[in-house]
Amino acid sequence: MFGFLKRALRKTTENLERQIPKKRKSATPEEIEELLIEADVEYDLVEQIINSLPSKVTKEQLRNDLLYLFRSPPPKEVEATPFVELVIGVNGAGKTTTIAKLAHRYKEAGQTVILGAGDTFRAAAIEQLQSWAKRLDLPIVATKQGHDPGAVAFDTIQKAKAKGIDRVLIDTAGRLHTQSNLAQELQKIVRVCDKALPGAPHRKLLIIDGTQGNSAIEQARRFHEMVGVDGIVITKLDGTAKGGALLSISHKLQLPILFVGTGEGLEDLAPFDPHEYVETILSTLFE
Ligand SMILES: Nc1nc2c(ncn2[C@@H]2O[C@H](COP(=O)(O)OP(=O)(O)O)[C@@H](O)[C@H]2O)c(=O)[nH]1
Ligand SMILES: [Mg+2]
Repeated sequence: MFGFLKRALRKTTENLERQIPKKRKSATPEEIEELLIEADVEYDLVEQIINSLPSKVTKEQLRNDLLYLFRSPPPKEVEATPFVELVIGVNGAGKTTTIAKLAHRYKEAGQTVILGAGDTFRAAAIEQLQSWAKRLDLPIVATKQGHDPGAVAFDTIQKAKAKGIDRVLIDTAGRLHTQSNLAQELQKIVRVCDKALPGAPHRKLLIIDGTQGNSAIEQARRFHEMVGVDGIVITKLDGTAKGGALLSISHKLQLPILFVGTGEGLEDLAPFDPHEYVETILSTLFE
């Protein structure tokens, strides 16, 4: 899969290469500051990186510094059948699309999958997931708009248990009438999952729209406070020059980025590799 992330970061690197016309063997802290700001790394993190640099910086040195920022506590490893994943994030972030991409991925790996249409706030959200289920030929549990998403989660897990299905992916609403409604609803879904299968959900994935750059950090923090996030998926990396924000998002939240979305198709999801990411950003400045 090498090269996938590089292609996904094309808008970011093209923008950087326009700003930095000439590649070099070493760079000054000022040049690095410019690179990082231009890529949309959050300013106080840029300062922090710059402050520890000598007057001449090599690629190796900066590579180590940047990779260090991606270190976060390792995600808890859980083995469970069914393995239940709850997908959360604001409206339009790409939750439903990412569920379809993940389901496709799991299916390709030979696993069985069931979907739960837990975004019952909007009728269109239910239909969207149903249409993916149809296209992927997957079972789905869906109710009418306005019904209890906790019940959807419960039924999906029960069905997975009864049929010996490997993986459960549960969609959720990104917005309700108020923020506290949303927090309560998500917390309730988490409790209900645990009731249906102790220990579930095994992974709570936060979907972040990559075109928002750093402004997504605060929003992500709120979701993390609501239910505790285990890993992040950054979508729409293909549509943004703000690819540097991944560095600050991962570092600020101390959460691993697990996947990146790089388009609207089923295949447009790749595991995130910090090494390839850092290498791609650095190659715009260094020889
Ligand atoms: N270019 C691009 N578009 C995406 C990506 N992920 C999702 N989208 C689009 O973003 C829009 C919102 O996605 P959706 O899954 O409905 O978001 P949700 O409201 O969080 O469920 C849709 O038009 C998707 O096709 C991605 O990685 N790249
Ligand atoms: Mg949706």
